[in-house]
Amino acid sequence: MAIRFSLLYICAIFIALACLATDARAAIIYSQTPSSYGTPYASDRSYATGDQYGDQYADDLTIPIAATARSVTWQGVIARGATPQFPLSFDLIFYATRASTGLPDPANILGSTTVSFASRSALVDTGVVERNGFNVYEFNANLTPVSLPGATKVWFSVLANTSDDTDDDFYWTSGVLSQATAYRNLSLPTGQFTASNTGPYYMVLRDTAVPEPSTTVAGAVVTAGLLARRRKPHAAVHT
Ligand SMILES: [Ca+2]
Ligand SMILES: [Ca+2]
Repeated sequence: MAIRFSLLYICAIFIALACLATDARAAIIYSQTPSSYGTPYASDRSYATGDQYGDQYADDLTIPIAATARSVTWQGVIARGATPQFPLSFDLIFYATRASTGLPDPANILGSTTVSFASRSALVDTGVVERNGFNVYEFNANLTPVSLPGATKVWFSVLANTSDDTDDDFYWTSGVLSQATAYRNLSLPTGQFTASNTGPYYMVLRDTAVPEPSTTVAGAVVTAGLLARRRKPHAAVHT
């Protein structure tokens, strides 16, 4: 009995390690992780009251060979009232480049995923307080897989869908290098982006889905627990 249960828990540990190993193998296809925090910029449909001043930023990326993006990590702050309101939802959008401008083409979206964070515990508080005094949060989300071309400039945008109040405007964390980005005011009728120099924005793209380690490990242990319960009567027959 004792040996059998020990084996089950060893199995659980192996399953948990396998899940973590899968995470470790997650291939990064693009990484832009500024370690110094410059001014973050609002990329939020409801950047101000009245829902008419939504701002959106996008940052360019070029990967050497074609790949499929399946998960993303980004960082940002919740400013003004500095109180995230939940659910906290984002649109994660990839744009092709508009030939005439070299900027994101709103008419050519390569992929778009809407994700929602249910509570503060779904966010990672990095422990960093950036220059304006706001906590830097890290967000991890799986994407509806999007095929990215190789050796071709595309654009990625994190666009928050916060509530129309003063508590929770989202600002995408940026570095200090003033690298090329694109901006648009969502209230303008042209819908086109203009060139900006507010990057590099924090983003990591991977070609694998990101398991939530805590959930995955707990799931493995629960599975082993169920197996143990199922086997217990059976084992009792032989004792
Ligand atoms: Ca808001
Ligand atoms: Ca850039």
